Amino acid sequence: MSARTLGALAASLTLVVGGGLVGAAGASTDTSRSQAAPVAVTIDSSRMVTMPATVQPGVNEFEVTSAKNSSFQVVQPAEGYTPEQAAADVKNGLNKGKIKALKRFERNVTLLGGATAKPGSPGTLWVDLAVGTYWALDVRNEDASAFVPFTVAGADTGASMPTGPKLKAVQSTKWAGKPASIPKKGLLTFKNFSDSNHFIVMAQMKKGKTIKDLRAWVRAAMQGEEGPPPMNFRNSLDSAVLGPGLTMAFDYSLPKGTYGVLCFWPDASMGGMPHAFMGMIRTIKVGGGGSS
Ligand SMILES: [Cu+2]
Repeated sequence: MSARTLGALAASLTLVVGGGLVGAAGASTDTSRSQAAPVAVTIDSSRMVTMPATVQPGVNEFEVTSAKNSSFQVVQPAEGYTPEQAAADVKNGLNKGKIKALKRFERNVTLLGGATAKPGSPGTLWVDLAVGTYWALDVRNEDASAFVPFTVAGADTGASMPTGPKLKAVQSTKWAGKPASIPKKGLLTFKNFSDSNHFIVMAQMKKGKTIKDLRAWVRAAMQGEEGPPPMNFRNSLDSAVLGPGLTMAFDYSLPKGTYGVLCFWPDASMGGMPHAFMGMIRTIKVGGGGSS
């Protein structure tokens, strides 16, 4: 299967997920975790981000409200890398599967996570920011003008990352096996202990479907024989992309059930193969159990 086909598949899967977003939970009632005022982000109907031009360094809570179903992403560009170059590399690298462009993009950006939001249901992101220059965008708008710059400067917020259940990416393209379950809603921490960029796609397994069905579906997709997924993407969540060594947290709310957990980020060293095809698949129970 060519890189191009794989890239197209990853893109189409991402679109499926995007169409079925449950969206993040509303603002939490837990006030103990907030020490600085949240950074207010609004995304308008043309998918342009408006937010403060300057944000304090340290742990920040971003509250994202949006006129459409949006996928907010925070990016730190390397010095000299422009929004025009980034937009071109996203188009050629992520959408068209051109490996040179994908590699250039990954070399020049640090991806710090984000949050999904939909009308009436804001998204919440917790992220630890160092002093520097960043971009914020709705990734569903790939125009260079959508990469809105902001600066991180001033006094540290003094806030700490909220604690809760954690999903961990480990080695290069693996999910940690624990926890076996997470609550139905709350805050989910995503820790990337691996050496690659990753994002979480979590979707409810259809009735009676197991990890075996999920693996079989992915294997078939690799052969170009993608059948109906064993997951229901109406009950799903989608984290933004998080770079190696980084941590983010976001609010979520999902119906009780067993969920497939996958990452579709393309692997540049494997010709753009989505990480799910390299084994970045597991299931997790949502609700009805502890969060060990
Ligand atoms: Cu991945």
